[in-house]
Amino acid sequence: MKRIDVMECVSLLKEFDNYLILTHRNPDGDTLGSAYALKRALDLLGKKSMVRCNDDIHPKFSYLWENVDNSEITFDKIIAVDVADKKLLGEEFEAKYGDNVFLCIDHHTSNREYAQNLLLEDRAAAAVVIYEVIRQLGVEITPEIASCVYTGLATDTGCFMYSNTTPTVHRIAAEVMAKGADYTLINRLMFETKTLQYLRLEQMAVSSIESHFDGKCAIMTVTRKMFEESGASSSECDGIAAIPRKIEGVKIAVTIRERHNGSFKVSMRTIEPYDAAKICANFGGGGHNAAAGCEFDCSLNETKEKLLEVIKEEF
Ligand SMILES: [Mn+2]
Repeated sequence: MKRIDVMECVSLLKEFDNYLILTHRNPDGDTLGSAYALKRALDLLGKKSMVRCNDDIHPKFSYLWENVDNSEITFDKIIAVDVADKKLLGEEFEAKYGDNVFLCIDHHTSNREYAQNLLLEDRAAAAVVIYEVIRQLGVEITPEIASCVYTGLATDTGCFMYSNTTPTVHRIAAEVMAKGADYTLINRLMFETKTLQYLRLEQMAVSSIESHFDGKCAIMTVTRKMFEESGASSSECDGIAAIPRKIEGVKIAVTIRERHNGSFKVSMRTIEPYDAAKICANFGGGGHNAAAGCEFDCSLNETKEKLLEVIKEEF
């Protein structure tokens, strides 16, 4: 479908008055920060909107919607933010809204072009794309909007540590910090604060790590049983996939998470020149060079075998 630029996106947003803003499933700081930055900007323009997500949202994100009226409205148009594929809306939302998305605002190279698309692939976060749109909307960047944008930027760059962290990323971060983003609170909530249950889950997950190919590949497994035993909630586990890459010598880090329906979600993190998106594409997945994902419907052992067969070719 049609690609549009920031100015075209701005005129589309001005054209209608009532929007449903959708995030991706397993919502992270970028999709939520983007959604609420956009909602807050639309509020300032006097437009009505509501943010909805197929999945539960972790309460640590609650500052994003502080003082926001997110009650039910009748909407004219649907906007998806940071959602590369309509499948990523989540099963229920894909069925309900997937074919009717009016506008997609995103930054993923794996974007499937399922709607009119403002796709800026060189931006580190969808929140940066949203920030550029909001500036062109002529809306004041309030401290709350600044905090939403900062959240997307900080989380998608791993607190400014991933390879997508560029001088531009730091410039934009500096801009929103100057506009009042509460970065001390955000950094603590996003990167430091964990529940004891989560730390117990992490302990079990770390015990599951297997090393392959002379230590160049590590596979960590997070099972439903681990969730049950630790009492951790899945919405807290976004960062867990970063663990196996911390191991010295690991180039391809794999985290296999068992879903509720018994299928397996794989998160891959790689170190250059290894390309996670390319490896995951073998299994119908996608993402970025350093972080990508795919899914498997077979058993855990078959999932590992299939992954190792493809990863082996990389070394
Ligand atoms: Mn993103």
